[in-house]
Amino acid sequence: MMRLYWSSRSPFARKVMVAAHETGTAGKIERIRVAVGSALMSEEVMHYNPLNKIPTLVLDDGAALFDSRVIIAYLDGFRGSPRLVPQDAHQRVAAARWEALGDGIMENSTLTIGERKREALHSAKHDAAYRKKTVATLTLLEKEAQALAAAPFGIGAIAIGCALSHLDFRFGDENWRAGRPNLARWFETVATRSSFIATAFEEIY
Ligand SMILES: N[C@@H](CCC(=O)N[C@@H](CS)C(=O)NCC(=O)O)C(=O)O
Repeated sequence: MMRLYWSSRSPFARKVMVAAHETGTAGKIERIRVAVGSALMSEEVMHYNPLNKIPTLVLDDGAALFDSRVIIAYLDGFRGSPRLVPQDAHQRVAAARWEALGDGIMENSTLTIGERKREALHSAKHDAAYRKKTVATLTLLEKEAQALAAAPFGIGAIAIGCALSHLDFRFGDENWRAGRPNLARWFETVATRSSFIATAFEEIY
């Protein structure tokens, strides 16, 4: 059994669990719930991943894999085609670029949440910059929604799907769907996949 350091609130950990369901490996993974943050260390996570980040996957032989991109590439090897990481070079670059955009939204989200926890030290300037970068990325994705829909399902769709779902979970008041009908429509096709339904965010640490 592989062990995954994970939290039901982490969008990056969800990426891995979506990939696990898509590749049929979810049953081989025991999830270990853990609370970490940029200033909240876990000795157990640090033992396997000196960056203190989740998701971290520990294999049967004790070797540890991180980050989410590496873990997904590993899980992808458990099934034939179609691959979540496309084998065609052109499609692979397009998917990795979308993954970078999805991961970037998630990064802005986790940075904003962290910033808001700093209370008296909260920087309105940083908060606004993170939100602005997310808005700009969503505007780009609205333009690319048709291309996304036409591409095979894989790492790009997983990352963007997790990022948008995490916006619903944490930034619902920002209403990312407003003025973005194509992205909203594309998201429904992803959010209704069984791998997404099985991995919904939960408000437990
Ligand atoms: N690039 C990493 C990002 C993972 C990440 O930022 N995880 C957050 C939780 S959502 C974390 O573990 N933060 C703890 C820390 O920064 O020390 C990935 O793709 O897995």
